[in-house]
Amino acid sequence: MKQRTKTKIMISYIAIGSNQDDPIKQLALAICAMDKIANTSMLAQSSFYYSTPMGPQDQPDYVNAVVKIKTNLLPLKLLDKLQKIEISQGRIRKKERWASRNLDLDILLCDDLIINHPRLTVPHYGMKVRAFVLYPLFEIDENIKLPDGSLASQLLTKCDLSCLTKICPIDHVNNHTKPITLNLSSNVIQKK
Ligand code: A4P
Ligand code: MG
Repeated sequence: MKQRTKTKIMISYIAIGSNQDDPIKQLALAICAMDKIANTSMLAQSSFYYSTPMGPQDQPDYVNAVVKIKTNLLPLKLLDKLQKIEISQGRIRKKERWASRNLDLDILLCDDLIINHPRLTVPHYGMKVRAFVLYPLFEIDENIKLPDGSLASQLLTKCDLSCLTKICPIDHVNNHTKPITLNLSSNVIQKK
């Protein structure tokens, strides 16, 4: 297991999800809050996407996005900060697995570290099969690789992208959306 004990600048990708209490606003607030974490700066932000729920279907669609940050924090300290943001935005943890939530912040990657800690698994355990994580990640960094060498672009070819709808960034107010169109002619997804 690769673990880091000394602080150093690290690049991390965070997945954001919400399907309660005005999800678009929840994502926007969370991004502002992450930008204010000490010793941390925002490097990139994906578009926002509507996605059909994974898990129980009797819940609203999610809004998902991914951000890329640079931080001096150790991964567990970063997790503490993200959980504080979840709590400050009113996150209530329910007993049911994958229940609806107003904010979920998941650490996807921390440089090329592999972390198996009781509080933190990195890469995130579900990221290799979730379109609502992989596509926004790919949007930020087309060539992003996981520590095991797998490319997000290749993992995406095995995902069902029909569950995702891009929310046009400048049209949030009018709730305009557009379906994702991908060029699947090659084995690797091309960004349009
Ligand atoms: N934890 C371990 N590793 C991590 C990590 N890499 N990032 C621990 C963040 N936390 C991590 O998390 C439970 C514990 O996981 C934390 O205390 C932390 O120490 P949680 O946020 O309380 O619980 P959760 O999110 O309900 O559980 P889980 O199993 O992580 O759920 P997921 O995988 O986050 O899935 N459908 C759509 N369309 N979009 C979504 O965003 N999200 C979920 C939740 C279900 N369905 C969805 C979506
Ligand atoms: Mg989570």
